Amino acid sequence: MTFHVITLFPGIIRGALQDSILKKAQDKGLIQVEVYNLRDFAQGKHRTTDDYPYGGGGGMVLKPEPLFAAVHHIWERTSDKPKVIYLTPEGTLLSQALAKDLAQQKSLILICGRYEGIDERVRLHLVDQEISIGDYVLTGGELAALVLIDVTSRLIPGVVGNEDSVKRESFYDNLLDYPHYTRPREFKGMKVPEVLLSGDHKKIEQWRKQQALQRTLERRPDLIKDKDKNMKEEG
Ligand code: 9D3
Repeated sequence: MTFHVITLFPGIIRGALQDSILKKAQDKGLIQVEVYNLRDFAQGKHRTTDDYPYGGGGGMVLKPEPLFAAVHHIWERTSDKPKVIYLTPEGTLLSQALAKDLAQQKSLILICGRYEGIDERVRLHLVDQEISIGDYVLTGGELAALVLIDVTSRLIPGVVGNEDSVKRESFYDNLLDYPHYTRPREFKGMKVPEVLLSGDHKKIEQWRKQQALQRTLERRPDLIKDKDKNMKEEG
């Protein structure tokens, strides 16, 4: 899968993809991330990408022309006419279900905003989907694009080495994780629960499911209330 990222800060995107799982996924050819500097698509001596908002009110707005030029540049060089996603606080909240939809695409174009936002005409004519990563205010869309790339990539077979942990997520669908223990058996007087040392895999499975349910009820009862909805979303 290919992610085409349009941004004024290519270094933020590139830097975050140089280590760990997403680096390996790129080396293996499972995902590709192409970064485009919006400034390279701007016109004039100063290559201006932003301008004052009509009607006043302060702040700056990303001009439409460079964004149109960047998206068309990508479309001209791809066979599948990738969908355009704009990362914005006004978008649909990103969820695991939405990530599963996105992972079906061959490629995506991600527009990262800065300042107050982008010219509305880009949204009306170019953008297929607007996505937010949560109800808090970031300095720009770059970290949101990275989150989207991360959650989508790990759903692509082979990206996450431990396939078991991806499978476990659907078995324990929409529950929080159970507690994990490793050696030593006793640490600062705290013992590993006996059941995990028992070798009784059926009992261990029961204990884990019970712990996961209890944690979810205590910390995220909304996940259980929304279970029907979540199951429908996930198909
Ligand atoms: C009152 C106007 N602000 C909206 C809350 C303007 C504004 C502030 C910060 C507009 C954009 C941003 C930068 N944020 C993003 O580009 C962004 C974002 C976010 O801030 N939170 C959650 N998801 C996202 S996706 C892109």
